[in-house]
Amino acid sequence: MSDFLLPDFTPWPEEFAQRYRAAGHWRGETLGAMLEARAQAHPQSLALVCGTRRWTYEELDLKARQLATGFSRLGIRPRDCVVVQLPNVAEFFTVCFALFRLGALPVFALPAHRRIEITAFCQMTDAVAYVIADVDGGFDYRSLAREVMREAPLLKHVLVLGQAEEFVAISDLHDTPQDIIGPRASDVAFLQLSGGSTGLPKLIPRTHDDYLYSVRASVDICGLTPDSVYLCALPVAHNFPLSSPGTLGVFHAGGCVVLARRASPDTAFPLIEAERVTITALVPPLAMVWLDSARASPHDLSSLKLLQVGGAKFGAEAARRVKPELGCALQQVFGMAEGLVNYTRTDDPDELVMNTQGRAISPDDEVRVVDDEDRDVLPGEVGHLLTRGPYTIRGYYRAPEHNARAFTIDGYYRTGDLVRRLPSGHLIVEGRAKDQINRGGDKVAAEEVENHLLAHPSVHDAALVAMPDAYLGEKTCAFIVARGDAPRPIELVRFLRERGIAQYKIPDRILFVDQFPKTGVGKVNKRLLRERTAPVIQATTP
Ligand code: OOB
Repeated sequence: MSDFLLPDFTPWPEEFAQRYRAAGHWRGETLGAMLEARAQAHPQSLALVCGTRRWTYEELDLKARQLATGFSRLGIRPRDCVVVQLPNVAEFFTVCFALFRLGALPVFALPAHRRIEITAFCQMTDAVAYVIADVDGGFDYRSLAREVMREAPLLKHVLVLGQAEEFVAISDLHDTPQDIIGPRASDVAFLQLSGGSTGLPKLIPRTHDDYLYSVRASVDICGLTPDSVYLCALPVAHNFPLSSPGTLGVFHAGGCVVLARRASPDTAFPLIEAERVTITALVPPLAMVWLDSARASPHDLSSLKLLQVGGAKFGAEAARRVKPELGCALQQVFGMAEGLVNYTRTDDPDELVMNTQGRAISPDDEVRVVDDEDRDVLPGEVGHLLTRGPYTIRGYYRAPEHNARAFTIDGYYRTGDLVRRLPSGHLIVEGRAKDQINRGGDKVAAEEVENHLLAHPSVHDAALVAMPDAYLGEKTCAFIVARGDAPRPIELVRFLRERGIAQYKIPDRILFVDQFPKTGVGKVNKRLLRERTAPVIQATTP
């Protein structure tokens, strides 16, 4: 067996793999080789702007190769997993490309994740290293690392950007580049996180071949060129700013990535002006803030040609404001870390750009819209979105039981999204069947939060549901049946925080009820619970 082959990885069946290769989708190129090729083709072009640092392609590639040697000296081997939790800084790319070269796998955590999540990622992947910044956004990641180390015995190294204290400083690891036998393009390159709908987070294995295809095709669809300047304002490790076409797309096209530490207008607008940014990507709540701030801003935003909005539904009303208020075109993006990405096209009529979430990247993306029994619905009717294709996974990592439910026998991924398909192939997202709350693009798995609430001694039962919110689209409301005297909501919030879950998963509202309404088969009736949030929202709307 190859050193690089990841066990527990569900590959595409051979006939599909052959088809995707024959169609030219999978080209046998790795992410590491992609960067190296760009560095050779235009070494002096500007690749990355991060604060006052400006790296050319040659510099970026060299630093990645130096770090690969350092990682290798440290004992990081092919197939080793490394949890990477960095803010939007240049080192995110040197770390990831160093790991890609070695055939070690970054596991992409978000800066918001805390002890529970990071420990789970380390344990699920047997991670040997954890990469963090020292302090960011007022939070000391080294203290988080100390807690995680206690619970993840296989974790050998904590690598720190900045003041390392007892850990290893990333800056000390750069070493003379050496020739390395890297992975093959068909190997898994990294693990992405799923938004999830179950108690435990799920990990998504993406290969060099499949990911680079989605990146390359996205570059074409979005018209990126060496002149493109992309502002990365969303968390850099998320699939949207990473690959749709995102930072990797910009590197593929030979353009320039500008990293923003925050996505707020006061950070982003000066960067757009100074770097002449041409394209950026936002989730709907941020897009609304930008729309509200643009006119009054003293900054020149005229270089911006395309605003991508995705991660959650962007309503037609807000969509119509983009051109007049920001002066650029809009592209709606409906994607998922599991694979399928839909874009409205730059030459689509306004009608489609405002009212749909786009159509699939590839002619080989197979999209089905089905009823509860997996039968195709009539054209134009709402149904469950199923998909398979050249960059959609066939299984989560180490999750055989979940895979049996999340995929059909013939390999379609059950997205959990409810959509309507137009004759043009464009999809309109109409809702969600999965038990997940989309909090302005941050995905909250109801069962995961319910399990944490159930761990409190005064909680007999818990149900988390979405409640509509003007800014975030949805917020979370936890309904609790208390055991004995009801605890105060603030006590439950403190309890969840102390357990160490990401802030965005803490319920926005906690309500106590005597019992839950039940469905005919005796399950908690979440539809009725959602309706019960209506008076709460009215009461809190000014
Ligand atoms: C992106 O990826 P994830 O993995 O964080 O979340 C995927 C889920 C989808 O299944 C859908 O429920 C929701 O997020 N979603 C949207 C949406 N874009 C994503 N729902 C409605 N409208 C949209 N435009 O969120 C993601 C990955 C790549 C590109 C863009 C977004």
